[in-house]
Amino acid sequence: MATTRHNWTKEEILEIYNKPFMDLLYEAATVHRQNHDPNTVQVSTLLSIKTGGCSEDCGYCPQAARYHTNIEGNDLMSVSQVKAQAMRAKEAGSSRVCMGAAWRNVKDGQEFDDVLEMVRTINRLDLEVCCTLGMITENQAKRLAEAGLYAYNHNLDSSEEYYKEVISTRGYQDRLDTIENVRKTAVTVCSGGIIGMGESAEDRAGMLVALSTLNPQPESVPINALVPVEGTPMAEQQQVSIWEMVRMIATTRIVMPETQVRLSAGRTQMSREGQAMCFFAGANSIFAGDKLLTTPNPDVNEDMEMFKTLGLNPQKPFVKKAQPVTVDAEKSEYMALGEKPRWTRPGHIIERNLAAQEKSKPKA
Ligand code: SAM
Ligand code: DTB
Ligand code: SF4
Repeated sequence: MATTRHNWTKEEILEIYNKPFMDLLYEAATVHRQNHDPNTVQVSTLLSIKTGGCSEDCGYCPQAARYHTNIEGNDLMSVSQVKAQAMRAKEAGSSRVCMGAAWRNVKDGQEFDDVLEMVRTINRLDLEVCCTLGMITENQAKRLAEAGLYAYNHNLDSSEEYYKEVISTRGYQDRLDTIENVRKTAVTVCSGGIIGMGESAEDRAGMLVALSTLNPQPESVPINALVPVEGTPMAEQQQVSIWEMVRMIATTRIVMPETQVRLSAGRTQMSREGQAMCFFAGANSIFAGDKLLTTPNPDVNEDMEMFKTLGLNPQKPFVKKAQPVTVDAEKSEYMALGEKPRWTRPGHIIERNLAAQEKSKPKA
């Protein structure tokens, strides 16, 4: 088995990405089989615990308040609501629940304390717990770890250069710093990105350089196809082709042989044959459930039928890493520090974002 490399260059990655399709598929499938059981796919369920009303200007995101999309916003869910949803996800065959919040960053206080209780509750259901809450400090990462968090999702989304064309309210380095904070704990890192935002193949390779040169590499890497949402700056983006998706997944598999590559957003637009090619090329994780955070996802029954057709089995929880221990709130060795971290706000002009903001302004 080849050793995992942490020194991939953009040129090398581009060369892989642009290989003749059959050569790329064969190489990726070979790496995949050397490192994973090709018939096992990890299944996660997303839960949007706090939806919409976000202060950021992420050009792809329907939850950014400034674009006035048609999504239904919600305050933070209660611990009991989350428990009920997690139990449903477990019954439906998921091994992981990923809780997403439309926050720029985590703030210490009652809401974060509630999230910690949600983490404890889900870990006690013997499910892997993942959170994606925006930027976090080292202390917040430690508190999540102590509550029993299994994974933290924080996407780089694109190359550092293209990130500037997508978001002006935060910087790439803040993303990397958050990942580093998670790495100071036993929580695994989930970080990937989106294709189909108008970026070039060089940008896709650039993102894979940023992810694969992390040491250790992220334990899971979600590859999302942009879901263009009415009202956002990317509403008119053309759907990414299945060929590009397979190329991206195959390249990710080759440069990060041990990671779980997640075929994430965009599956409603893909045929089963297309998804089968993604699994063959090295994807071994999906989001299940009829909703992602705010947009549709294939029905669970359809996915189970697809698994049956392809002879795929859902991965059991904690096969890659032991279940974390949950420490009760009363026994915690950490406390809220009430820090005010200086996450950056570059504030440069992104014409596409400003135009969408202007267009979506409610009429006076
Ligand atoms: N607010 C937190 C943050 O930004 O880190 C967590 C939630 S945010 C919605 C999580 C990720 O969802 C983003 O980093 C992005 O990769 C993905 N995402 C959001 N909108 C998307 C869309 N329209 N299509 C594909 N992926 C999307
Ligand atoms: C990830 O990479 N994709 C998920 C999860 N991590 C949080 C989110 C996809 C969101 C798609 C748009 C929506 O449903 O709002
Ligand atoms: Fe907010 Fe996250 Fe959406 Fe950006 S991606 S607008 S931070 S919810």
